[in-house]
Amino acid sequence: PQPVYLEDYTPPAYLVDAVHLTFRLAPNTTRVLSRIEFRPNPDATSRDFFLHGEALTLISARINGAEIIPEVTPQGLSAIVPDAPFTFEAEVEINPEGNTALEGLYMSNGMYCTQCEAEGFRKITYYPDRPDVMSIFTVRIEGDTPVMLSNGNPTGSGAGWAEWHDPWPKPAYLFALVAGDLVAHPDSFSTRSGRHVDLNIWVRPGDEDKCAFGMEALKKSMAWDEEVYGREYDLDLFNIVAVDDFNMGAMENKGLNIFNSSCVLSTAETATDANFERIEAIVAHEYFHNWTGNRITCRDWFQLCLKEGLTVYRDSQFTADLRSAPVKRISDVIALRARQFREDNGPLAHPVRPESFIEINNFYTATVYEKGAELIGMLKRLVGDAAYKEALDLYFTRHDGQACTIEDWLQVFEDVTGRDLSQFKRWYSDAGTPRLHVSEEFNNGRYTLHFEQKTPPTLGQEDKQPRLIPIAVGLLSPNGDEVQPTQVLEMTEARQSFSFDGLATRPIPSILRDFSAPVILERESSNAERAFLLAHDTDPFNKWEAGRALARAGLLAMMTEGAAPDAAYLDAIARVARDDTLDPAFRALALGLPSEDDLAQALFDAGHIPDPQAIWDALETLRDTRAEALESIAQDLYSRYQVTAPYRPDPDQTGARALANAALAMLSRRDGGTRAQAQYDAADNMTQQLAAWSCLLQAGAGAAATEAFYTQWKHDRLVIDKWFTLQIVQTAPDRAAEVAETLTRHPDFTLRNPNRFRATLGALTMSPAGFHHASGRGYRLLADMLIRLDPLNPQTTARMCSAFETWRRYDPVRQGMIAAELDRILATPNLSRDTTEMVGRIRG
Ligand code: DPP
Ligand code: ZN
Repeated sequence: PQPVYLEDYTPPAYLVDAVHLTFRLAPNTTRVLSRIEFRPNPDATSRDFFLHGEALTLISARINGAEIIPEVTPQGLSAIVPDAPFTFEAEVEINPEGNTALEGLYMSNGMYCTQCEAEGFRKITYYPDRPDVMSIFTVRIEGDTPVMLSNGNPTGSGAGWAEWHDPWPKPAYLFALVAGDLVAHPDSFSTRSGRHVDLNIWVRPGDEDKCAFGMEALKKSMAWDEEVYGREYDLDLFNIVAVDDFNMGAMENKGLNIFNSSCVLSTAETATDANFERIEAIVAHEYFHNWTGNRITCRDWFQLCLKEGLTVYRDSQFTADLRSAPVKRISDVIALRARQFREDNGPLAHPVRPESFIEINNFYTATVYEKGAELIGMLKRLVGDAAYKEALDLYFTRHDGQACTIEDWLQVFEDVTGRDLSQFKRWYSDAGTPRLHVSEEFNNGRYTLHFEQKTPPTLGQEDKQPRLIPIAVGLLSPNGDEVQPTQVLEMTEARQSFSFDGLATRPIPSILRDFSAPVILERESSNAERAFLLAHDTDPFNKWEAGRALARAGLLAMMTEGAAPDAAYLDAIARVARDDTLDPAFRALALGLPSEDDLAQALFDAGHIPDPQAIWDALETLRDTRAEALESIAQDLYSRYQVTAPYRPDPDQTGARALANAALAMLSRRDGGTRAQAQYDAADNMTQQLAAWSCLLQAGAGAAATEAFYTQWKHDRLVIDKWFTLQIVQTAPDRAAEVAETLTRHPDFTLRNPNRFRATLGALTMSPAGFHHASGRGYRLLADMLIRLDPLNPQTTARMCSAFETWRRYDPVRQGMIAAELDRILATPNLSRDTTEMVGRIRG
């Protein structure tokens, strides 16, 4: 397969003024009739007429009513066309039932549904399937299902048919159709200018009681976008549909969002606090796309971060406003480091705006999404809140209805502020995470920070120029007072120093507050200083960061020097745990430990070859020691933070449960699981039930709960996903692959459902010591399953290949085993383009 390059972009040869689609639904033989009004694009450099089309059976085609015989290839259709506006018509046949890739029109539990982003529309009919071709869609659906939905507003329906019209021009990737036996959870919303909007969440019969929370989240999102960004909804109807078989989380189709059911359905009994928070964020994310993605879309797929980075940033602001801003920031940075830093540091590193791809589905990445969002946050910090707001207003007025680029985006900031952002733009073009080294000096009341930035080479990018890095810094005096409130230093050079005058004593610096830039901070520090910052820093992120650094330093000393668990850490964390002035959710986060993957990278960076088993052992030793040292604190927290009020997934209850369950995890290492069993038996919500079962498994006392859980929940797919996952992640490393393999033979395991595949194989890859176990069994199992899944669902297969992306940091024996598995995957006949690209890049 040939790569596509950003620099090869050319405007479309023909534009589309209107498109009419008629669907005659049948599971194996759906007919799609299209009538498309084309006109030559005055800005085009070519007059070649080409329409994308894949896996379509062409029945007939016409131009201006006259039958034509176009040239058809597996990629699409070409024809000779008039040098003036013309009507193209086609009839094609497709097979939704046979579509296991879940792209285009497919079936899920008897329901017809679509997924067109990025390039799925070409599996529905012949069309210029590129985001810079925007058009008005009118859709007629004929079939025998009770509910038939498409984008926009309904314009008519009768027995066996329904018609829809979307007045807003949109690219084909935002097209959607759903048809099936569905029931609605209805509601409504009045926009601030008085538009009445009907809202529905459509589900399969039986799931009606799982929609209330998602609906509340939708209404909050609509109000928030009006209040904070001045953006109103623009149709009379907004539909959400829950679908069980879905490759991603959700999709922002205009007026008809389609959700993976795991990202919208919830009840107290079936969803955890974390699930609720994620549902709220994803409902908001997809809703926010209506302006950042739909009204203003991307010129081409290289600009994906234009809509995704901005929309992730917007949904994180929303969560920060509704819940706790510090807790959201800390959680986002944990996720960024776990997924994006890892990606940026390995063979899959790519810029936030990539310059080439073979399969665009492989670029829906942590770098495009999460690092893309960090870039928006940096921009806002650099220009200030008022200028950010002005720039966004200008973006919406200037570009409404257009397909845009990162250049357009940066231009509005340049126009509003008069700043030259060309250096900032390197954040979009250069892959890799900058290392920011700091040293300091104190003389005669003047304190100086010396910074040096360096970004390691990545594939195709050897030398990197310095980036503009906003570094938020505050200074504390040794008695714990803040002597310099947060100030944002703008670093533009490779080496640069900043001074603070008039200080009575040498201060303790708090650097990169609120994680003001996605960089790796390198600074010599002592455990005493880390403990000081954990106790005194006024910046919640850096306060948490200090505790994390203290834990990491202790764990590294255990592994490289045979040290005992660090008393300074235990003492400092005990203080935090019992400090009732701190938010319980913050304390629960502070009680977290660095991940196995984080420690593997830290060891590798320090010149060691990480041993996954030794990392797991060190973490277990520290957890056991901590459980002993903090036993009475844990008892106190566990009893004081029980929630007695009826379950609500709000920030207060969520924080209390998180802290109590962190305490339970410690106590279960001491009491063999007695309290956990009691909590399991009494639990009336999934957060408490799952936390208790997890502690029981950890304590080796989970067998009864494992059976009971299955019996209780075997009718509920989403809960059974949790049943698959937890057994694997809570198994000792030497048995994890075996447990996962056994579960792949369970009657409820299926390759057809991406959630179940992720719940099983994804869970294995989330347990590094189990996945990387010296037997190689984890590698073999994953490769076997990827080879089986690829012919059915290339997108989910390719995504999960990233489990191997860190392989170069391990020892030669493990590297040899992984290389052999990667080669075995690559040698599979007819391997998909998606998986070929991913494994090829990882293998190098
Ligand atoms: N549906 C995916 C998202 O919202 C892709 N647009 O991020
Ligand atoms: Zn998105």
